[in-house]
Amino acid sequence: MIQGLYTIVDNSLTPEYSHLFLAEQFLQGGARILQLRRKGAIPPFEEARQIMALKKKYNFTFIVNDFMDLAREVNADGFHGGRDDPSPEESRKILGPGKIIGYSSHSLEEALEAEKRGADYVALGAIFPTATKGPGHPIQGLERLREVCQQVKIPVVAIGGINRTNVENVIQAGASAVAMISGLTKAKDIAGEVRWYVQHLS
Ligand code: 3NM
Repeated sequence: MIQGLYTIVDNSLTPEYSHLFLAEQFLQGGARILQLRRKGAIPPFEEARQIMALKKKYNFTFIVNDFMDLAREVNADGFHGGRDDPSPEESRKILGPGKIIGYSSHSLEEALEAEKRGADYVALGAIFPTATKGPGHPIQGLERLREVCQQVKIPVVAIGGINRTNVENVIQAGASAVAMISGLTKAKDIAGEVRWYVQHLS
């Protein structure tokens, strides 16, 4: 179930933390969805395996971004892809039945296409300007989000620049979940910050 807070384990803005550390902080705060994201470099198998091993202690859904082989090797719960990755139907074939397939979209057309091709959920971003993606990344805004949520039947995960101030508007626009990096990883008390969102979004 892709709903509520969707945490992204990505230390690109906070290299002082390991991915494993971030994952544990998120889980201590009550996160139920974790995506491992490492743009440009393949996350080491060991890192993904260690996060999977946290399932002995916590109940959560683990999704690997971009690296299909890694998702398969560690038997992650799902794969999150985009324009440059295999289509949702191909991803499902590779990963096997019962896995969650998510896709990044940056327009209504892309979101509808991902749905048509069998994605379980679609991410739409960036909703707001965000330093995490760098300049030049298209901004969708709340109206586009509302439009996508109205037209797409699968859950829509809103991403990009979401924080305590604007999260309510994102939910009001119809998003099933909010995906976040810097709003969580840059907090002083990461687990506490996650807890705030978990409580707020339940
Ligand atoms: N994808 P933050 S925006 C990873 O538009 C990512 O698809 C986006 O980080 C998209 O919560 C984004 O720090 C950045 O803004 C999310």
